[in-house]
Amino acid sequence: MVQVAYNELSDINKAWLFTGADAWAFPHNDPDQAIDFSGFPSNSTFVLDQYIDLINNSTLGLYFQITATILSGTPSAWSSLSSNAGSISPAGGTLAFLWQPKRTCPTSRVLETLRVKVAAYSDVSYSVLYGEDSIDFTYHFFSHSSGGVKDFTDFEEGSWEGWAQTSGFGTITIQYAYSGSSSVKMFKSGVNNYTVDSSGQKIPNQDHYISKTYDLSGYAHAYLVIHSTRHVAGSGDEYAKILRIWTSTKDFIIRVNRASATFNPIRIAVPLPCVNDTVKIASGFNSDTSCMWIDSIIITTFSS
Ligand SMILES: [Ca+2]
Repeated sequence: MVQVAYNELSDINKAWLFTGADAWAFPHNDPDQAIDFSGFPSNSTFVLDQYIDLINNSTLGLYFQITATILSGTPSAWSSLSSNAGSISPAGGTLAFLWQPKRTCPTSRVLETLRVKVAAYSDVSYSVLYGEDSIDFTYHFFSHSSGGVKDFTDFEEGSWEGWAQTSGFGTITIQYAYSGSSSVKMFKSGVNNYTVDSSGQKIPNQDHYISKTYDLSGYAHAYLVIHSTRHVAGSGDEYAKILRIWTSTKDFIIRVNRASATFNPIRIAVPLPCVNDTVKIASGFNSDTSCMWIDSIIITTFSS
């Protein structure tokens, strides 16, 4: 896929799912999802947030329904796979629907694939089908504690530890740390680093970022794990809600949930292509009270 900024894509470009000639859906997240379960109790259940934008350009009111089947994996470990999104008005109605499948914490690394179907019905009882389409999501569950350590950066040396940054972006600060006492404040003075795209989602720009080049060729799987935090509340802090991680072939746009307490750490993981490439990380921000801090970055690898 040609690398184009998310906010430069039209609705049709983003629409991976067509439920009719004039009704479609696109998922905000990449179909390759990674979940690092290191440190989680075995009785944990993960809620895997997946925003799906639904657009109705037809002349009918449509009712959307999300369902999923397990193509590979352990069906009994999954729940909350079906969800009714409700009605969307005709002639341009939209909805950013939050689909939240659940999965119990695995005990070992596993890749599981779900076929996610988005169906549109023209009646409130979801019986008259207007159209449907599906997409396969692959969930990579792994523990960074059992993988090889390609990189561990915790910014505790007071240096960038090999990470580059665009001019003026990011400051190593002694605050909001989960490991040690230092973190990187993802901020540049006087800059608003976000764009509102056509779906209303706020997307970090690709102008300001930290980056590092890795040779991951030869590994079967590699994952980037970030421990970050952000403010609980604050005017405009939703700009700091989106973390963007990209390589030359991938562009992950991740909504970071609001921390349950200010500066509680939040873990984010993405699968990385196993090639020699540069990883870039940015978040949205608009002032020094509305930004993210990155406390540690791990790249873990698996040979099979
Ligand atoms: Ca740290």
